[in-house]
Formats: sequence, structure tokens, C-alpha cells
Amino acid sequence: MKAPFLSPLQQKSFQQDGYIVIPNFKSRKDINTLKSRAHEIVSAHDFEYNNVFFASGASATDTQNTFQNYFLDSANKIKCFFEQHAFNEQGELNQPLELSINKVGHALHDLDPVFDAFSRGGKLADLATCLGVKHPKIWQSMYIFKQANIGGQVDWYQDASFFQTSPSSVITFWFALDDATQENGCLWVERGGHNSPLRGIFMRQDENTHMQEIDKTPWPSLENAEPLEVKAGTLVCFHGHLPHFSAPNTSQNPRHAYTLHVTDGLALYSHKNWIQRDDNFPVRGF
Ligand SMILES: O=C(O)CCC(=O)C(=O)O
Repeated sequence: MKAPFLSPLQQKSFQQDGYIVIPNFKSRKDINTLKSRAHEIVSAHDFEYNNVFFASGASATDTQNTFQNYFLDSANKIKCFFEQHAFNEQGELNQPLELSINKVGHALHDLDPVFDAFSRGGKLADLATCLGVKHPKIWQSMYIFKQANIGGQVDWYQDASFFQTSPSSVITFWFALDDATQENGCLWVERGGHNSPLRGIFMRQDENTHMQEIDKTPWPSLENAEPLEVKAGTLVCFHGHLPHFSAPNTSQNPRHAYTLHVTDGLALYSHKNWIQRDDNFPVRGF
């Protein structure tokens, strides 16, 4: 019989800590292939929306609505999002386009063959089994650039807020594509924090979304946060209730990462989650 991908000790540490760090999961070649493809996608992207977004005269409400529609429309497509600090006051880019993108999402894994190949395979399927996911369903993918100098902060949150299932089942697969350090904005986690309650639910109602507070448990203090400084090629898997954040990138180096959000098909997927699929575009596993 084939040995499980994770040893019993590793499985236990995932259950205790709420996350696991697996170095050398992806090869340099795999990473370079993904990076090149991301570059091609950004170069070929239609940025008309962003011209609208930053056109002078657009009211804050118009801007917010345009962004909201663009965001919701990206659920099952491939769309690019700018870094918040990419533009000057005139709405012009401060740096070249390819150094201005915050992320690409959210269905790369199903719509692009290169991303599909990176996101699937026996190794990932075996790993998911070891993490307790019996019927993996990949709902979302994001290529996160965390650009040098302008890569923005991601505040504390829990991924189960966005992917509710009953019982809770979402696990995040976070692939480091560059060495991640405290300077370039590595992930920070609260070890064991997956045992804390879910603080909020990201709700979609028609064309509106909001984060509804469901529990007042405060976010961890920095003293209880652990930086995950990892090498390119490392895979970090974490539980949907694990509080995590990433600080701004204040360095000269980008911190690219690729993430998959995966639930168990045996759990009931909420119809309120912002990403939904139907028979024309079914959710698939590894
Ligand atoms: O890579 C980051 O900076 C944050 C990513 C993240 O929190 C996630 O994908 O859940």
C-alpha cells in the first residue's frame, strides 16, 4: 500500500496548529512556468475597467459600484486587480503595469491550462486526503503579486468567512512562488487559532456584499502571531478558521504567491457564498 503523503506526526501537527508548512512542494521549473503565464495574462488583460475606475469626475459611489460589479463578475473568470497604491492622484500608474497588479482571480485553476496543471495532480489529492478532505472541491484560485514597495496589507481574517460549509471544511493551499520574508510581506498566523470561532460571514445579496459580524472574539495580538518565512516552492496549508494576515511589502522584492481554496464536497456548501457554480461550470477537485 502507498504511504500517505503526510506522516501521522505531520497530520497531528496540522490538527493541533491549524496549519502545516511543506517545503519543496513545487519545483523551480513549475514556479517559473506559472510566473510566465501570470505575466502573459496580465499583459493581455483588457484594462478598460480601470480607466473607468480612475476617470476624474466619477463619484465615490459610482467607483464603489463599478468595483463591486467587477469583483462579483470575477468569481468564475480571470480578472486582474490593481494594488491600491499603484496610482498617483491623476489616476496614472506610478510604475509599469506588470508591477502594479495586486492579484489575478478567481477561476484560473479551471480556465487556464497552465494554472489547471499547477493546481491539480496526485500529490495534491493525496495531501488533501491526509488533511481530512474526502471530496475536494476547488472553488477559488488567486495569483497574488504582493508587489515590491506597494504590496498592500491583508488584515486578519479567516477564510471560512468566504467559503461556508456545514460542517466547516475549507482549507487554503498557499504556494510560495518567491522566498517570503517579514520584509516582503510573508503570511502571519495564530498557531492553534483555528479552534477560535468564526468572527464574520462574507454575505452576498444581489449585487451587494458585506462582512457580517457573528462573533465578537477579538483578533489575536501581534505577540500571538507567528511569521511564516518560507522559501519559494513551499506549500502552506491552513484551516479555514485559522486567523492570518500579511503585512505590507516594504522591500524591493516582490512576494508572489498562488492560493487555492478547497472545501469538502461531503459538506453542504452555502448558497450565500459569493462564488457559486452550476452544471455548466461545475466545481472540481484535484
Ligand atoms: O498572500 C497573502 O498575502 C494573503 C493570502 C490569503 O490570506 C489567502 O489566500 O487566504
